[in-house]
Amino acid sequence: MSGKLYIGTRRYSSWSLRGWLLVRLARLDVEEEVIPLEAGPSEALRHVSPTGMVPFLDHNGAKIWDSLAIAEYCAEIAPALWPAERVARAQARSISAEMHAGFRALRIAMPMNLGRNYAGLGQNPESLADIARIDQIFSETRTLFGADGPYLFGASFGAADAMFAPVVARFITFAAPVSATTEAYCAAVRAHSLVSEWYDLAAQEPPAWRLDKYESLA
Ligand SMILES: N[C@@H](CCC(=O)N[C@@H](CS)C(=O)NCC(=O)O)C(=O)O
Repeated sequence: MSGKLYIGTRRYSSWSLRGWLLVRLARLDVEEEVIPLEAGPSEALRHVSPTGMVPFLDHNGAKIWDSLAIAEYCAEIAPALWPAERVARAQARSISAEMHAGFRALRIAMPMNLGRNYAGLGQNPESLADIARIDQIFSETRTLFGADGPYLFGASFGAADAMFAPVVARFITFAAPVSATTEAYCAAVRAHSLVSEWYDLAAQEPPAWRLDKYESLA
């Protein structure tokens, strides 16, 4: 093992899912430690990560926090995480940055919970506007760059797909109103072996790790 990836409760931790997918896609040989998220600020997280947040990656002497920095670090090791072609790569970086910086209304109204069915909940004008923009991103990217496969840039599940995987999880849990193109993309992401592995591991987490604030939406 050449390091450690710290993540939060898999059922809820959307940023951890991004970091974990990136590390696994880049095939880094790291140990994983799950630090259960708490109802308030976590001392345990503050102890391991400079921001008190996960994901946090400690790899061969490099310490990397924040999912987008982890994406770039992993792509240095596995360049195919970004598309090879310049214009496609620019699109992948732009939509990943947009995801990383935004969609706050969606994230607040539809928190990730991999074990519940919240179909129809969480819809308000702001979250619906975020959903519409994401639907546009998926449709445009798939049309322009994704012809040869089911993912955003075609056949290979890359960094941009990893950045949007927790959004897909929210769309599934909340049955968000999306286009047929986005529905098909969401099904492909959900069926990816790493995403399935994460859902399976989330289902095995102790019920004691569940947090009322994410379980009491319905
Ligand atoms: N910008 C950060 C966000 C990380 C973040 O917000 N992580 C959440 C878990 S999903 C966290 O660690 N929250 C601290 C807590 O719940 O105590 C990233 O991209 O990695």
